[in-house]
Amino acid sequence: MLRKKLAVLLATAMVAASIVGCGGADQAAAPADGAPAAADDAAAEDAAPAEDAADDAAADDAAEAPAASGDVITVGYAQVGHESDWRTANTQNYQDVFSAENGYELSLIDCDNDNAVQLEAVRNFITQQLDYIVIAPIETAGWDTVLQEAQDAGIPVIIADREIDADASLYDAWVGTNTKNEGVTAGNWLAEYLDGKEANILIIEGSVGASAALGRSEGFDEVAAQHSEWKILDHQSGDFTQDGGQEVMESFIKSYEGQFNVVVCHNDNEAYGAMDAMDAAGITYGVDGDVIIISFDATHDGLQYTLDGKINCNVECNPIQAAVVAEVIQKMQNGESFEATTLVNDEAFVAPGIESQYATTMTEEILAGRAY
Ligand code: GZL
Ligand code: ZN
Repeated sequence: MLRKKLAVLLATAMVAASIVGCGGADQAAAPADGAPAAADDAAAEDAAPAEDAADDAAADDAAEAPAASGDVITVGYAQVGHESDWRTANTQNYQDVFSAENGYELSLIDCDNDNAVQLEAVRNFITQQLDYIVIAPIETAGWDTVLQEAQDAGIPVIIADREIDADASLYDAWVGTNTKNEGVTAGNWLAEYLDGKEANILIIEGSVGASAALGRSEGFDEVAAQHSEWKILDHQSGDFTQDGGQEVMESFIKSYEGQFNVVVCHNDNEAYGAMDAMDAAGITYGVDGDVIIISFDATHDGLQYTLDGKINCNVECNPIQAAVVAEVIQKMQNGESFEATTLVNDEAFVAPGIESQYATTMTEEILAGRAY
């Protein structure tokens, strides 16, 4: 199967001013390229106050090429959970890339969508003195303290998949997708598809506090605000799960049956649940139905439903991110400059028979060529 090409859009080169080395704000600013202090920073080390020496040494350890010494690179991945097909694909991708034969020892902790468990997992990575910590944050809030602890321990942190509300100096790099753009794409497609017709919209949101849900809502709402002929009847979190999507859709049907013609689901698993609920209520959906379904993730089954015309529009969010994270880690290992921010590119797909400037019309070939 064709490996889906990672169209990696480098959003920004290193911004030296905002990147401080692993030793924290009071350490001499990191080399312009933002790489962790490398062995040739001996001069800076002499100048740095004594208490930073330990941090510099830790950073130098990280910068020395353990690969050269043949050491295994230990990586902790605090994974959101196992809530969706997207998450399953993302976990598998990390296990494929951060494998023993590739020179890694991966400690992947499934945090079961529980914020407290995720913070504890990161603290355990720090205690175990792993070489690198990768976090897919369940929620955007609450990260400053534990990130400072990782920084004080001289362990580089990469935030992946989702975003956090924390100062960029508290972590070393970010790899993920632009979920606000995904929401805008969904809104733009709907406007093109409706072409001025009215929309009464129900939204099944992702997990509360998750940047993926916040971003998709922000982007979609921005477009909805431009259309006075649209009305968002209600929105509720389905927690990115199929059960959640079904429960929310069942309650929406009780309140709004016969009043809505669009359902936006923040991921494919919620869409499967919403379809089950609409089937049970005899409500038709898709290109030949009464209700338009917009979904996010474009996982394999989600694109199968799109190909079958059951989902009208499916906006991709690419879970195949591990190779990009590994590239950042290798650069850190070798003391090379690395990108502070790397966006993993997305596209959108629509059902056969729909032509769109915002999305690709699904075909069997596209489905056969997908990496996940
Ligand atoms: C998006 C990712 C979201 C997916 C869901 O980047 O964080 O989490 O859209 C998953 O399927 O649960
Ligand atoms: Zn309009």
